[in-house]
Amino acid sequence: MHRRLGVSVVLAGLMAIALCSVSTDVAGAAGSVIQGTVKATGLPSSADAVVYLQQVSGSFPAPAKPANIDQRSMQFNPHVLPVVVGTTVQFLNSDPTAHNVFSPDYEKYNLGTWPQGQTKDHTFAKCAKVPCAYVQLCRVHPEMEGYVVVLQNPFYAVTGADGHYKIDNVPPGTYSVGVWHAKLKSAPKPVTVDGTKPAVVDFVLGR
Ligand SMILES: [Cu+2]
Repeated sequence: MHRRLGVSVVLAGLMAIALCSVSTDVAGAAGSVIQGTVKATGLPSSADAVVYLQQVSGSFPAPAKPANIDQRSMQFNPHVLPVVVGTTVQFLNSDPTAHNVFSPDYEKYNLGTWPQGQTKDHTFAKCAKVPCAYVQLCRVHPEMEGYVVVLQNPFYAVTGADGHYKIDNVPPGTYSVGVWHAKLKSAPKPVTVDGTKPAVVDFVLGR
């Protein structure tokens, strides 16, 4: 009697594990890839364009850990950082010289000036209409420039030098795909994905 009960419990446990792994697999597969190429007309590189879904239903809490921008070799690295609204960005100074970070955009901020190895934070708490692009500048070095691009959801990608981008795991639906670039523009494009097949959306940016 006890022995049979024990076997049943073990069997039930194994079935539960099997069911769990099946549902995990299904959840993992329920998403389409949206990918393509962005051509930055007239520029030597098509890097640093942000391709993003303008609006996705649901709520997308900011990550618990801050995103990072490093001031290194007199540059903001990465040059362009997309984040979900609410994200805190931690700015690290890796150079032996003091750097500053400020932005004249939206609520405006100036984080002061700090030495090598130290960090300062700014939280991008709101964005009424995506994308909210904040230029990052340094008062000490006027040639330094970077961007934080605030978005509604985490379905975004930054293009490489060849202009290619890839957004993973997009839930089934119809979306408007936007593209942000520091100097060039293009109108958004519609896309419909079924959660399984990939979709291709290409952009040609102009003035
Ligand atoms: Cu600087």
